[in-house]
Amino acid sequence: MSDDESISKIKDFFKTGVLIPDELDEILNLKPESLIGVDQINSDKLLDRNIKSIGDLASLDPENPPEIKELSNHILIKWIKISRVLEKVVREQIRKQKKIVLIGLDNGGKTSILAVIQDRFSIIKSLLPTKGVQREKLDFFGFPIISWDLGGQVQYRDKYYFNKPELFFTEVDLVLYVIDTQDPSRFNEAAEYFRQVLTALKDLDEQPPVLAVLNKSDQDIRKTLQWQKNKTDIVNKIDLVAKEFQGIVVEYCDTTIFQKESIMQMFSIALKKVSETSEIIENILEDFTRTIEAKAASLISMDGLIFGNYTKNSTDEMLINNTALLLQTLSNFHTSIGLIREKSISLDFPLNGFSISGEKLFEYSDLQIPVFLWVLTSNLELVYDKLEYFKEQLMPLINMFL
Ligand SMILES: Nc1nc2c(ncn2[C@@H]2O[C@H](COP(=O)(O)OP(=O)(O)OP(=O)(O)O)[C@@H](O)[C@H]2O)c(=O)[nH]1
Ligand SMILES: [Mg+2]
Repeated sequence: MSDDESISKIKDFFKTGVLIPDELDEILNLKPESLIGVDQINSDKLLDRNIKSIGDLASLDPENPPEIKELSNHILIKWIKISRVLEKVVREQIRKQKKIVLIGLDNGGKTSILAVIQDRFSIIKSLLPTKGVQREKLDFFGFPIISWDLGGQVQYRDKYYFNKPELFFTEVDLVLYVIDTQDPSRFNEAAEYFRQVLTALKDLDEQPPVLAVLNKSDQDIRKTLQWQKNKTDIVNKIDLVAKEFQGIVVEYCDTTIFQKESIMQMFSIALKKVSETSEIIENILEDFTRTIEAKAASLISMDGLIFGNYTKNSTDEMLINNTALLLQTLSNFHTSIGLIREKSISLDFPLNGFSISGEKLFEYSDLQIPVFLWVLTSNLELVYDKLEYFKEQLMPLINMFL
């Protein structure tokens, strides 16, 4: 059930004219009087008892409702029950979404990263520090994802997140811990804050995967010795903190908002962590690679999202992914000057005895972004023989994402 369907299902409980918020959980903040049958007078009586919202109503026990003067019990029980139904719909729907918490010191680049994947690059220049929490709903490869961008300024960190950790750190599917790699003067602070985040998670018995996002890894800066030292330093510090917490595994990823691909790659890793389906995709790619006697296979979208890949070693992985991404960039350039996009793209390495070849498999999202299946192989013939067969296996899975 989509949000829209959920909303249409529950809107009959509300008076006409009540503006139902898009964010499902905000429905629980609506006043009781927005419900059909609750008039202003009764609403005021509830207010006197500190029952200000539908969420408050839902938290009452229908078996044992409070006594409210001039309000009959059975009416109150009915309202409690309706509120509980609403709460259930809202909660269930929210659980189907993935919750990604984007956290890190102020100025790390959290809000900018979100802006990049939402293609709002132009707003970056005018970004202000995030006040408190900003929730954004993203459609990440068909997944509804709620990202919680927790503003990193000290006043929010202490007052908000660690005072009421359960609000922010419960049922988190993934933590993206964003670090400014260009500011070594704050590495100790970044590591200390990371410890606070892991402690809050541990206290709540939460063990989400953690991706440390090494941001501001700008292309020109990356080559400098200073930056490379920075990277080693911060990775060491973060690893040391992670070691204090059993079961926490941290992965790292370099990003810069000036290269959208780097952000997309980071989200590709994130996708693998939050979705069970991508594991199956990788299994199919493995089967495919073996069957066609290839060295590697990767499924990559034209905007740089790696859906899954299979390789026997990391050199092949680098080779296929980097070559594919560059060939795709070339293909995007070709279409930008008006050429029709080719359905297959291939680069031969005759002296090395292999080819890297991509076949368009399908398109995703409303923007119809093509997705190519890339293989690194010495025997292209076998690819074409088996392509249809594997496409048939992959498509139902892919459709689960879309
Ligand atoms: N050079 C460089 N600057 C970046 C990068 N990402 C973000 N910035 C800049 O860093 C500054 C802070 O970025 P924000 O996205 O506002 O940081 P934030 O983590 O959301 O900060 P708070 O909301 O205060 O927690 C802005 O001036 C960005 O333009 C990057 O990859 N490279
Ligand atoms: Mg921000």
